[in-house]
Amino acid sequence: MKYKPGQDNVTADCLSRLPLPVTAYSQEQEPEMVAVLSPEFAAVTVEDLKSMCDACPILRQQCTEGYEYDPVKEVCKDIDECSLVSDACKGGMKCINHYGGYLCLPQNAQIFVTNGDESSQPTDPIPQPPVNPLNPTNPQTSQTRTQSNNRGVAAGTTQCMPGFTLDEQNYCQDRNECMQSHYCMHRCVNTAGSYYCECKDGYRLASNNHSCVDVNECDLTQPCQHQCFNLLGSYICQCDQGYELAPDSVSCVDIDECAFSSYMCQYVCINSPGGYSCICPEGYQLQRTRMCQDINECDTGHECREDEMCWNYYGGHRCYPQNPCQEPYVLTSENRCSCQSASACRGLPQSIVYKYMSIHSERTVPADIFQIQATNIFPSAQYTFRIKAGNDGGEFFLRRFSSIGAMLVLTKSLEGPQELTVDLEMITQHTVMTYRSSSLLRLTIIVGPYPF
Ligand SMILES: [Ca+2]
Ligand SMILES: [Ca+2]
Ligand SMILES: [Ca+2]
Repeated sequence: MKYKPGQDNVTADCLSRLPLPVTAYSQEQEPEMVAVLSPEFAAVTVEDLKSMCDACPILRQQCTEGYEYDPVKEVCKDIDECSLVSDACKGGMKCINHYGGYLCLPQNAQIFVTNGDESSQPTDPIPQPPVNPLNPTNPQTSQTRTQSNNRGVAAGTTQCMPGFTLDEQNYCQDRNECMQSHYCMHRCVNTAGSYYCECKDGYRLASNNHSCVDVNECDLTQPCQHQCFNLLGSYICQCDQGYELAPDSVSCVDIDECAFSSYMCQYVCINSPGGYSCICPEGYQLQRTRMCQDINECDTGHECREDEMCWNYYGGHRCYPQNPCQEPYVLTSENRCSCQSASACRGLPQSIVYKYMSIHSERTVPADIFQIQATNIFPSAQYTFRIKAGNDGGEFFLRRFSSIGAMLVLTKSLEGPQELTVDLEMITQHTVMTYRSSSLLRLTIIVGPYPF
């Protein structure tokens, strides 16, 4: 049979009344209660403890489980389950009867019992240590020494004060309770005639003066600046996100995320208590948390006039005239100026096309940046391409990729902000008619102020 746990929790007070030298401590964070007979003994379950507590002497007619009513003495009497139930303990465990229940313990477990029945005591009972261990009574003066036999051994009538034992010369000597490891949970201090228990740092002595219970520092003194976690015998502090524990292990200091790496933000990192933020330069907006993206002002609202076009580039925008053509050229399609009069255009390109583009500052080179291709293709014509103007610094190179097209290659890394204009010329040679014409592509390039 097994006792059901009582409704009450197992309290330190209850444990101190138990007939077994139980030391117990609660793990504050856990609903479980852990009890140990003494460190070298097997642990008993919380149910055992509760049943033991439930079984503290109850002088009522209705006896709790594990007791039977003795009508002669009018008390509830403990049932010795170990003698009544043949197989009370299984697996070779030995059965130990106690008030209101029994325990199954390993065969090698040593049991210390104070149950009032002196004859059944297997070993010495554990004396309760005094709360104040000072000034023990002088054992010699309280000794009632009557007679000794001729071998000098006590004749049985000599008695010593509690805490003293009779030696071979019939003197009362202090009994060193601390030689028995089970007397105190942590540290035992022997005194003349008695002893007391001490606990390690982070523990305090329970009301039974034997056990040590954890001090919950988090509740007691709130030592942590942010979060406190109680541990058995100690505690640990943790910091909120964005903070780290200071060398004193209790304070929290802001983490300077910006100092980690320049990659935290694409542009500028601003540290703040518990966090950080990235900012972007004018003309850019933050994309997610760290990247900066050019604002396309032409999409988001611009102030270009009716006769102007809006041109977005990295870091800004610009308005340019819808009609860039100058005499003798006239606008024939968007961005294209053509010469309609052969006489007026002698020696000039047949057409001028205006194109606009933007590149990042410090762009890696070589980079293909712009493609030029013949639009009106004559089978009997040959096309040649060249950079006519705007390449004084040798920043560009024109690579022919087919009979009708060429690629403008950036060969020098350009630092922004700056603006360049490159004139690319396409010469058409009509082999049959021996006729030659030229058209110009005027490319305006704005190098943005940043590499993004
Ligand atoms: Ca603690
Ligand atoms: Ca921070
Ligand atoms: Ca822009």
